[in-house]
Amino acid sequence: MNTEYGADQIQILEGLEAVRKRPGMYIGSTSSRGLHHLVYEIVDNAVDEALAGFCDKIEVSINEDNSITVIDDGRGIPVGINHKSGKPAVEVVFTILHAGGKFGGGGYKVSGGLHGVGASVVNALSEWLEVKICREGKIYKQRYERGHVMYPLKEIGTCAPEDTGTRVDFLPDKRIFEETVFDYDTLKVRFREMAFLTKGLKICLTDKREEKPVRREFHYEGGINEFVAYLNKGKSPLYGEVIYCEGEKDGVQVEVAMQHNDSYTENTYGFVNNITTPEGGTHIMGFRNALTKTFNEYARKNKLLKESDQNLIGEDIREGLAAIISVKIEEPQFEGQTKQKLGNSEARGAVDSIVSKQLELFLEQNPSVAKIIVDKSLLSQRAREAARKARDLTRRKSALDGMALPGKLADCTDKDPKNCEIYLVEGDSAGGSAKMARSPQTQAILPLRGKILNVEKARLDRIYGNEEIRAMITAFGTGIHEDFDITKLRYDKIIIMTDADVDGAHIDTLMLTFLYRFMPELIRQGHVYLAMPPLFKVEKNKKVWYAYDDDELQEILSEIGRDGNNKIQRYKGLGEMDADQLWETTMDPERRVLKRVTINENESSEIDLVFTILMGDKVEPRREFIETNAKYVQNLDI
Ligand code: 1YM
Repeated sequence: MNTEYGADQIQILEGLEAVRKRPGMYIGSTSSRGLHHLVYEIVDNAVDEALAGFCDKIEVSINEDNSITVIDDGRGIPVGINHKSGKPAVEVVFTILHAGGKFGGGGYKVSGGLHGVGASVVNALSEWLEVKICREGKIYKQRYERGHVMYPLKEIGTCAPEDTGTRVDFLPDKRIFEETVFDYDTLKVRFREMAFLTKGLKICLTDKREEKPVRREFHYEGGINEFVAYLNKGKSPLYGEVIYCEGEKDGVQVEVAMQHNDSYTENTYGFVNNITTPEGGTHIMGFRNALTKTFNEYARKNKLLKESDQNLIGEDIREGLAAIISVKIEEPQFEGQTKQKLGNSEARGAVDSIVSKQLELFLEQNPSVAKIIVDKSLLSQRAREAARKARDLTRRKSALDGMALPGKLADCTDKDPKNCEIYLVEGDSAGGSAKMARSPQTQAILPLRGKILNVEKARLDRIYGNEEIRAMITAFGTGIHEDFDITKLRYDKIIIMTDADVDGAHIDTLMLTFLYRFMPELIRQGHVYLAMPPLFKVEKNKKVWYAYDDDELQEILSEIGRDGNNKIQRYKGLGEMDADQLWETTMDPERRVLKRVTINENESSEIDLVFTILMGDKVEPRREFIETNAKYVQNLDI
């Protein structure tokens, strides 16, 4: 040991202190999202090892104490002395900021989380972290606490020389993270995605917090072909095979898989170095361009499009398409508001050229599949034409009548959208009680008849023709699709109010599907809510309590005593409440419980609508237990 080592050490500590001071800069946030990001960073290093061809299995466990274990069967992180720092390479990996794949020679780091900052960041943000390495017949270990080295790398035993690999255990620091409990489903979705994107790699996830540990294995020899088949699960594919293209150009590795199903929505997901790009980017543009060009050329050449026919537009061809576009690129440039949009121009050219060539070949060799896709696109073209006419009609109408609001809407009198809310109410009778119950100055009521149209299962012309949907569109004032303008929104809160039963939940899903597909900004900007009507009314000695679920009912009963004077009523629907009760329990801004709907963009292939519960001002303390975030996972694609 000499003074230089000490000097080195200080510099290192400063580096990791910076991470602890501004964790958000390195992992995005210290919320649940950031917490899960730690796991991805460690797993990404193992996935890199798999991509380099040395690792085929990764084991991840959530342990009882909420610590995480990640084990791979790769070469093991190098333990030899790195000459620049005089320290074992592994120590550099865990204690120096930005030390990554380049270090140690060979290859480049292609995987990587949102920020690709690596193991040292995880180390800095962990109460403790231990790394064990099996390499060349020896087992090595080092421990860190909040980024500080606890002892020099030590040899702790021997192993068979062919047993190589790396194990990392860590516990996220409670001083840093607002949320320290891992969510099994979040990790599950991400690892399934990673396994799809890295064909052949087996990723196992075990939750040891349960009495009986829960375990899932993800292993897809078919890679993104299986990913597309998974996206089409529960739908009817229009042809048997998944179309697959792959290649490399200008330093961009490209893999594309696609298959049409009989629905009308497009499900395209882009990935750059295994990270989703919800905002798209050059790789998606290249794909779309190739698709439109190749299909039009093929259709013209084979007389599926007549000379007098208009060209198919991209949307026509992509109707009902499930596709994965995965590119690997050395230095990805991310743009856009959330830095989730690929900017590299070479990716556009690479995807375009590889897909154009291989797709053309595929169509030539599979004329029956080609015909199915072109026919479907032609139907879409016709429906689009019809939809345009229907839409023009609604546009013209509203221009004539000057905002012709739907007849069923009981609007509020306040014209400042900031103060206003609209209740979308299931059924005319419940709509009637809601109209009586509301505060007419700020609350508007739009009753909707029965189940609304499932927009996943209908073409645009039918959707525009649907009365309930038209009523919603005109009431909101924003327009939809390319006409959408959030500044025209007439209400600050759009509140879906349905019965607290299975049918109600189904209607919620249909409404949210509509909003998500046609006006996602409303959800993104937090304007969409679910009302929560109570399930039970308890009466005793002329006093009344409401319970919003079974647990709460039990709580109330144990509080007031279980005896013959209790009268318990189970509400089967909103219609059973009179106007006063509806106001008191579900609509009064001071007392009601609302859930706000948000989109979890990170799990884009498994759309997640997350509900946060908002409370009125005067909340009885016993209701607090529902304040924990309820998570409502609704896969809109199945
Ligand atoms: C559970 C986490 O980190 N595995 C892992 C990491 C590395 C290697 C193998 C590796 C890489 C290289 C050579 C190379 C890393 N090594 C480094 C560095 N699992 C996990 N498995 N030999 C082994 O890139 O050339 C960084 S990550 F920099 F030390 F080489």
